[in-house]
Formats: sequence, C-alpha cells, structure tokens
Amino acid sequence: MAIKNYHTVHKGIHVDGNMCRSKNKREMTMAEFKEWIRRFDEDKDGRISRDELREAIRATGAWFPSWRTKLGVKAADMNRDGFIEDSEITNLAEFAQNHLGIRIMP
Ligand SMILES: [Ca+2]
Ligand SMILES: [Ca+2]
Repeated sequence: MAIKNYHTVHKGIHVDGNMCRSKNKREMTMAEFKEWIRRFDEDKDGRISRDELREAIRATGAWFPSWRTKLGVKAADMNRDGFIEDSEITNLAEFAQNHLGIRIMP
C-alpha cells in the first residue's frame, strides 16, 4: 500500500512538475517535516522558539519579515507559551504549507 501511494504521489509530481520543482517548493512528509524543524532546535529543549523558527524559515530561502515569523509562532502556539512544542508542530506544518511553499504529503 505504501508503494502504491508513493507511485500516485510520484505521478502527481510528474504532471505538474514545473511547479513542484521550483527552487522554493519542498515536499516532505509530516515525519520529515518534524525531523527538519528539530534540526533548528538549537538549545535542544524540544521546543521551537521564535528565533529558532526564524532560522528554519531562513533555511527555506523564503523572504520572510520577522513580524511574519511572529505570526507563524502565534498561529501554531496553541497554549500560548511562546514556544512550539511537539504537539503543535502539526499547526506549524499547516503554516509552512500556506506561507513557505512547503508541501506536506499525507
Ligand atoms: Ca528550542
Ligand atoms: Ca506552545
């Protein structure tokens, strides 16, 4: 089943290949997104701070003013402690899809 899924997705990429292969377009699964965002957890506290998120956004090559980074944290930070923890990463993934050109595959 996993192979079949991959094939379907792969075919999808092929059809609108130009868009998906553009420089800022990234595709990843939720697990890959989590792994990717964790690389920016510099103080290793398991949460993503606003500064750490800014670094992550910078790494995508997206031009993104800091007030929008703040908005990203706000959008994902459900319990409003100023950090994005593990359970909030799915919200961040949604934000990344809408604003960073990252596509999260199911
Ligand atoms: Ca951190
Ligand atoms: Ca939080």
